[in-house]
Amino acid sequence: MSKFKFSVGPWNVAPGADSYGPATRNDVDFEEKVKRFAELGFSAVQFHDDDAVPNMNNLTEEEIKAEARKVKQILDKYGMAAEFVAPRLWMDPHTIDGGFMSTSAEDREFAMWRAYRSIDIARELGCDMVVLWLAREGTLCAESKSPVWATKMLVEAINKMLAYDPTIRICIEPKPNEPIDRSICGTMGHVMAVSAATIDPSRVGGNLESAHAVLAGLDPAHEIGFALAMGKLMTVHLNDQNGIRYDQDKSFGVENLRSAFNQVKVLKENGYGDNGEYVGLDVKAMRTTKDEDGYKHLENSLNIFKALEEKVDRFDYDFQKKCVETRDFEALEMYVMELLMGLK
Ligand code: GLO
Ligand code: MG
Repeated sequence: MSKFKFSVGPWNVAPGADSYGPATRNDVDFEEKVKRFAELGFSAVQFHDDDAVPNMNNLTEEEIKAEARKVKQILDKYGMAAEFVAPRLWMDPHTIDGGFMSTSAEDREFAMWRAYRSIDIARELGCDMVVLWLAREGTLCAESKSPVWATKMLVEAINKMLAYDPTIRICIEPKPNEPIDRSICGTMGHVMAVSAATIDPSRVGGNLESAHAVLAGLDPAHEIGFALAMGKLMTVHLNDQNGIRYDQDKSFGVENLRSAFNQVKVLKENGYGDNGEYVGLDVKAMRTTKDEDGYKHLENSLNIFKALEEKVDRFDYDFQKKCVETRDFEALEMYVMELLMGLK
């Protein structure tokens, strides 16, 4: 029995289109996804603002809240909570050259409007967290935007969100690319620095995505550990990534099993989840997956996580201590490999 609660976003069940090819599966209705998520054992749904309220740009503030309340009813029907809301600025024609860090004042104002509406939607859905995935906030042309100015604009935008709602928490999901070139807030270290520069660091933390850490050339378990040490790991996006390629969002553990084990281990050893945090997945089905298998990557990720949790439970800390004392790291490493290979 897992000690964790799991969450997932509706975009994780998708028709399979990517930058290099069109859709391969049919779209699935939102309520059907929520129903299946509940059946698979998830406890919460993650949202983009427009996952919850499509066409929100054309609605008034009150209409947006009313639409969000309808979504809350669907969640309630299946016993699901909402984990967070993330403004999906990178898909909007207003913010093609950045949201909070756009060089256009009008676009920055639009980005703030979406951020405030995301907070309103979060409140209606019964959650207190907004995730910022700062896509398209970097620059394709290095000289078009000052990284100093852009970083300051990000802090200013977060301060405005913190002031708008006195208890909302802002969670930055770092990624070293924007997503196809350099970014402003690439790692957990950047997130911590931005957090410290805001008016209320206690309400600004991070969402560590395994694939994003790999893309930064870092170990996701260490990124998780760093944020945990700072008391600022608000959520995680577990998945996997085969090296420095395009963003793959593969099922958790399928590429880097030992690293996946260490991610579960560091979460479990440090009481992650004790304050209500969810183990979030951000995984995509392979493009060749058939319609009827459109949830298998979620099932696989959950099963791999739970199997690794069981390995962590069996981890022999006495043996580990002995190996450390005798500096026999070869033995410790082999022990871990045998544990993962099912030989222990
Ligand atoms: C892409 C991101 C993306 C976010 C999601 C929520 O690289 O991982 O999927 O997690 O939009 O912010
Ligand atoms: Mg993610």
